[in-house]
Amino acid sequence: MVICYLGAGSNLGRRRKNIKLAVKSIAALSGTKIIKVSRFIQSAPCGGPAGQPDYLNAVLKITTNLSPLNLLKKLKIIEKKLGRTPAKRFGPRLIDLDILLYGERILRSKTLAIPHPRMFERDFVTKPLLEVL
Ligand code: PH2
Ligand code: MG
Ligand code: MG
Repeated sequence: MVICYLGAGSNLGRRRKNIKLAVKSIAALSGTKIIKVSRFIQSAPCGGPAGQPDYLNAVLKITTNLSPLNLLKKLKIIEKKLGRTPAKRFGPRLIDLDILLYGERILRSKTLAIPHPRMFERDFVTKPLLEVL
């Protein structure tokens, strides 16, 4: 069992509902529990194409028995199930689920980098993260 922190973001559709449904789906993953969910905060899009809507973001503290890569796979499936379609990097999205921290693991591969490479530059990550540490 590993303590893990996930970032959730949405800037399309019913943003609050999208994040809540994602939390429910994560809670239903095998060997995975939600420990805490931060408040939902709104922020301007950071990077990406101009003119996209504001984001709602939250951070989740979970415990899991899934390996980092299996957890990533499951998160991608949840994103798809909630209606996310492949689009531009940093473009608008219904739901984005990122692994921020996975225990004390450091991973740098093409498919997955932990800690999340940009997490410490982003107030919409660090602020809610401090609430759930
Ligand atoms: N996610 C991004 C790019 N920019 N900006 C905000 N405010 N919130 C996000 O979640 C976000 C972003 C890429 O994942
Ligand atoms: Mg992201
Ligand atoms: Mg992502």
